[in-house]
Amino acid sequence: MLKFAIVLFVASYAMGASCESLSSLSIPHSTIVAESVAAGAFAPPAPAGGKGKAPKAGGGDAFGKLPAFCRVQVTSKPSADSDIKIEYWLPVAGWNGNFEANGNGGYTGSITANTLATGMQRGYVAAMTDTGHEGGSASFAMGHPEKVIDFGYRSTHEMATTGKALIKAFYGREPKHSYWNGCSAGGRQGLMEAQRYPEDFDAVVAGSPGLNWTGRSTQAVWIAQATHKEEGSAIPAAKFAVIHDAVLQACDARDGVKDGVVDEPRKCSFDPKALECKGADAATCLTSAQVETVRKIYSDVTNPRTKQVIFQRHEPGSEMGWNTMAGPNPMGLGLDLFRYVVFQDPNWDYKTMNFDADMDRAYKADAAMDAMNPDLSGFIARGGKMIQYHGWADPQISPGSSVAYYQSVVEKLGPAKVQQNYRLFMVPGMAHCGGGDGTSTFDMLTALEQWVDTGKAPDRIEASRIRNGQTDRTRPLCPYPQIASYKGSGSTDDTANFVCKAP
Ligand SMILES: [Ca+2]
Repeated sequence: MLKFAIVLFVASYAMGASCESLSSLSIPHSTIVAESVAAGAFAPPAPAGGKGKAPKAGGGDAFGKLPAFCRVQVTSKPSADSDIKIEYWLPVAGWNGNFEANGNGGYTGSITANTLATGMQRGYVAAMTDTGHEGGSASFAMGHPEKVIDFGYRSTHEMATTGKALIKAFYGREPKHSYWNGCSAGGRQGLMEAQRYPEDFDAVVAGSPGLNWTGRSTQAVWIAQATHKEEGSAIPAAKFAVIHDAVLQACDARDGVKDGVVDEPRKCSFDPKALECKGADAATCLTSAQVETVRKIYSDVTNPRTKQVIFQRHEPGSEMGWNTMAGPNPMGLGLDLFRYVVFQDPNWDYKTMNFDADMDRAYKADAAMDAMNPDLSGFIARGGKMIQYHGWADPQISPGSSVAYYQSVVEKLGPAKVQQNYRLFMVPGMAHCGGGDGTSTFDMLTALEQWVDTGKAPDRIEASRIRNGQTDRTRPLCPYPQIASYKGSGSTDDTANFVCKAP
């Protein structure tokens, strides 16, 4: 009799549970609400703040084309102070057998339906978390150390383990592969997972990662102090283009192709002194105070006493995005860390920051957010695959931080081992997670899927530049330290005329 009951149970399990029944699934410290959504019936939530009308279901937007799916909303409370929201979209038909967890941006505590829709339309069970708080500032961290941990790494771990349990219950089997896909904060989350919970994801796309969260925040203070040091230190926004043009004049052609992009900015030794006004200040030159500010922006953030590098510089070529940190106001995202996490004082004055004495305190307070552990041996030992990418013209998170981390992993584990499981693709001319003058349109998730499915690591990844809806340039992206090298004949806008090779 007992044997018979077990057989029955297994048979129904293999077919999978109904969507609604997932609500009663027992997952530690979690409550689950699951509902079936018919094809095209999903209505995204109204914009925050009560402004505007809630969009209608299927009102001619992307959601109207969605297949039927099981929408699962989870609230997870792994600590007494935790309140982590996680959402999963499980397609009823056409599942590709895989799980895709998506990353966040900045401190953004929100789940975006567009992201979930994009993942599910590719066939994935798509997931996203609000990281344990709502809203885009770090004010949640004041007096809430457990929420800092939720933001740092616990929410993504919960998303992984709960997601696998939901998939097993709904489809009757484990996902074939679990993917992480994120840029910026999402890149940091992906690296954190690979470092801290190597079993969670088989494959990771870590774009433009804020892996050195303390460092990137410190740079915002560093540049704000330089920009607002004295009245004449600030650079008028119109002069960013003047500096950018001068950089291109000095360094564009040295990579072999004069195309408006500095491919190897670290070999560009542009000195802004060349732009110093000969006489009175003018639109086309820099005052001596402005020259000093620019030099500071092109300098690594360093501890003044030990000379230790805290964070890598803005690279030549990134000037058009300098308004983010060197604009009229300091970058709030950078200051937030010190206001709310490190000093726990919303009125903290960035001008008082000491880049020696304050750093130990910052590293301690930020330990749950920095994803700089070079030991990826657990992830590599289980055959994990990771693609990291970063734009050389990123004005928000310096690209050198990705190079420094990659090199630290190579030093720890050796280049051969690393190349088989973890590759870094630098994108010349790309700004933060996209944009800029380079070929910043590419599909890292497809490249990673191919790597996972075939076992063959990507030796080049095709990228395009799209302007006014037209592709006007294609290029390969190359595994670091290789660069895309022009063969010497044919169009420099055609990827076929480039090879990846050592610089
Ligand atoms: Ca060039």
